[in-house]
Amino acid sequence: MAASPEALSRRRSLGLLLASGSSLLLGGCALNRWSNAVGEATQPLNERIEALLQGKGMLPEFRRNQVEPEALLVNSFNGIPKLAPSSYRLVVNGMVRRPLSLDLAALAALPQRECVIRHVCVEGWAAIVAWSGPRLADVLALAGPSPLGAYLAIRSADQYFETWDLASALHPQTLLATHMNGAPLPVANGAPVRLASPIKLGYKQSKWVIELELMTSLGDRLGTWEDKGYEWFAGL
Ligand SMILES: Nc1nc2c(c(=O)[nH]1)N[C@H]1C(S)=C(S)[C@@H](COP(=O)(O)O)O[C@H]1N2
Ligand SMILES: [Mo]
Repeated sequence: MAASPEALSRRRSLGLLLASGSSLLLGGCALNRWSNAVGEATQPLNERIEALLQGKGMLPEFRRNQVEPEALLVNSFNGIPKLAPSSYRLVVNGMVRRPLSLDLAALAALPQRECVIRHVCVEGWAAIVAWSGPRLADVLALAGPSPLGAYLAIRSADQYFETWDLASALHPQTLLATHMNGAPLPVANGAPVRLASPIKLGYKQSKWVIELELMTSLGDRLGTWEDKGYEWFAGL
């Protein structure tokens, strides 16, 4: 059966597409040395993001008997705020359908997870800690996040400020911890609520969290330490 004129022209334009595609590839060869260098520099990050997207992003954890309570130093740059548990509220706002003001009972009513992970501070110390509390993803889900949300701003009671990419915030091992090593979170370590995640360095793990704001883009401020030159993604 003879091909219809439409089918022929479709085939021809497909051929054109393929031809222009391969010339793009050839064009790319001229850039090979440069793009390889860029590729190598970003490789581990790309792999991690790819793994996250494929749902294979669970990072290895430690056993509960490996926690190092003495190794966890308190790092607090603006004093230690004392938040009364009864009046504590976690505000969730920004690009969400239902802005929330959650008390501690609401956080405790969510599924509780424990993550035994290594906390790493850029100042040269690390400690294995068991954190527990609801997943940050479950808290954000309650607020009905807009698909336009891409970043999370995290405000703390001591004026500490952080921003995270949403993929890291939604990671199943990223918690809003209310407990540490099986006991209620000590005030110095961020009570009543702090971030805890195996993905990022210590300075991304905000203590005394009082507000989460879902944003479409990053604003002028990236974070307390990032604005002084520390790396923003701060992946482990
Ligand atoms: N609100 C707030 N969160 C914070 C900090 C802080 O000063 N204020 N310090 C950060 C740093 S640099 C580290 S290493 C960890 C330390 O947590 P820890 O005091 O529980 O060991 O908290 C992070 N989160
Ligand atoms: Mo730190």
